[in-house]
Amino acid sequence: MSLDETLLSGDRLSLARLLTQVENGDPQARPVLDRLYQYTGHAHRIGITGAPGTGKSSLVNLLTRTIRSTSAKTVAIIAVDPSSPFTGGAILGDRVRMRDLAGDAGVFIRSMASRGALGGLAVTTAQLVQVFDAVGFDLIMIETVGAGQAEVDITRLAHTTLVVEAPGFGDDIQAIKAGIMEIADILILNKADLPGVENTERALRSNLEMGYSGAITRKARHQTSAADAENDGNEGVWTPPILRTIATEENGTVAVWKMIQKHYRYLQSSGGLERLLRERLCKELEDRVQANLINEWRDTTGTFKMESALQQVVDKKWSPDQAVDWLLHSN
Ligand SMILES: Nc1nc2c(ncn2[C@@H]2O[C@H](COP(=O)(O)OP(=O)(O)OP(=O)(O)O)[C@@H](O)[C@H]2O)c(=O)[nH]1
Ligand SMILES: [Mg+2]
Repeated sequence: MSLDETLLSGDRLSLARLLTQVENGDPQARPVLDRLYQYTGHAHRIGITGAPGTGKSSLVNLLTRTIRSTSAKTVAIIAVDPSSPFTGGAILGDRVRMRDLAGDAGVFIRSMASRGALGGLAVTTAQLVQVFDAVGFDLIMIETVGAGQAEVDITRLAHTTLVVEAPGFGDDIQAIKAGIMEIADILILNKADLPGVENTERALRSNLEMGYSGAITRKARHQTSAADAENDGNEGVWTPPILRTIATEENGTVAVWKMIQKHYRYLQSSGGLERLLRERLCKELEDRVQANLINEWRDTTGTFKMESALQQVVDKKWSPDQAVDWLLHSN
């Protein structure tokens, strides 16, 4: 059997090897990725993001258990930590939390440390997703910690984005502060067993109702034209629902799974899937061009030239812009 056939037949060892090559930016992975690309496009990609410690990994773990026990769908999980260069601890913790999924041949878990992302975290994550999609996983969950541009970039890879909130951060809702409510298709209020859950839900709801992250953004995101809006009737705008969960007890995960499927059906019927695909690929191409250009530039410029430009700027002989002009345009 060729490597491609082995991968497509679901061999876990060659899959793990390819994922490592992708993470390390190993050039050997490139032709394999090129050949596998034609098999992509079947997976439902689900992003899970939110402030640190809100229970994302616990939720992913038990949601996967729910999915595996109620459907035949296979699940790949990618845990990314863009905020910390020391992902070791988080990965270890995730291994413990996701331990009960081990041994299930329909589940594959991959934790990614940011150090492994030579071409940029978003590009590497996109490549990992591409591999899982090609080899036939039905669902791909992408967990990211924190609340910054990296998360927004990564959730762009997803069809359905879950933003996880939890009570106990005072009256402050972390995601609202950071603006990631805007990317939520489903809001999860986890740790519903803790005090303060009513307050947090009220705050989330009033934020949605203000339209700040609700109808207007949704509309822009999910409708391509006025014609679409007419065809969709009342379903033209997806309003993010708020679902309570207790991830440690698998409480509420059935409702979350149903809502994820509902959102996918909505995307299918509203034309959103097509549009998300184009948007995502456009962003992906730009990201890759950017990563390649900067690598080519580094290769050709050399440290000596960079050092001399830097010294000129340090000595205030050149402004940063003048240095960039020289770096890019002088031979
Ligand atoms: N009481 C309670 N604790 C929970 C719940 N869900 C998760 N936890 C606990 O919250 C802590 C953090 O959970 P994680 O699943 O690691 O959270 P996370 O969002 O993945 O964390 P990071 O990846 O580090 O950002 C753990 O100690 C969990 O056991 C819940 O529903 N209720
Ligand atoms: Mg986690």
